[in-house]
Amino acid sequence: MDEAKRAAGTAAAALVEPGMRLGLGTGSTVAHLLDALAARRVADIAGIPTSRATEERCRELGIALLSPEDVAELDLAIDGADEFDASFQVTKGGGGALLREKVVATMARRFVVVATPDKEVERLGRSFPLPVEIVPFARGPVRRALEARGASVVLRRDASGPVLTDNGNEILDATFPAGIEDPAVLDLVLAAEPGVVTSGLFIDLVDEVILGAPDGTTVHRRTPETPAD
Ligand code: A5P
Repeated sequence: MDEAKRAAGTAAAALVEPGMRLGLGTGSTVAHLLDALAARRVADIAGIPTSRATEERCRELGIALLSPEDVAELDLAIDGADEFDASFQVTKGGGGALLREKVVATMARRFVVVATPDKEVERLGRSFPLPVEIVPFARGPVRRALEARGASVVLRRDASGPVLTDNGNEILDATFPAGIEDPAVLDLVLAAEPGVVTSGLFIDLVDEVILGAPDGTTVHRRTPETPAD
């Protein structure tokens, strides 16, 4: 699996051109992207990291950093995903970085997901829970709202208690036994729920998906609207 992730991350690094302003995702697939990017030494690039972990890794690798204050738009954002469907709707946030990831993806003219083929699903939210970042005070009402929509919900915890995101919020992981029937509708419903910061649903944001295989090959899939290179 790691070889497949490396293949996807390395192929995505090849999309980066001199002078680009980048969105730099989070996770084990993006870790390979960062390594490959640093190895390429592309001139005058800088990126907004989507987590403290990515920020730290970029500092180690010498990749220049930006903040969302610095630029109005990004040329290219690259990030992993937990699941994606045939319409390129994706879920993210397995690593807890969903909010910053969504802010950065929304700033990008081109958003590329790096993944492996096992992450393609018919319906989102069934085999991998949908993360929902919440303000702790709203934990009960949001949990009940998700349960009313058929989800089984757990508060993400580690040994020291509820996991806090880089933004100081909590995460509810919501599994939908029948899958999410209409991801775009659920995204809107959750966005209107007081106390929800954001959900891991990334609706109509993805332009391309690069899939890596264990033999090092990749498949590059684009939405019908995305021009080929
Ligand atoms: C981080 O919060 C996530 O959105 C990751 O991008 C996602 O979980 C994919 O991670 P891996 O590349 O480690 O599978």
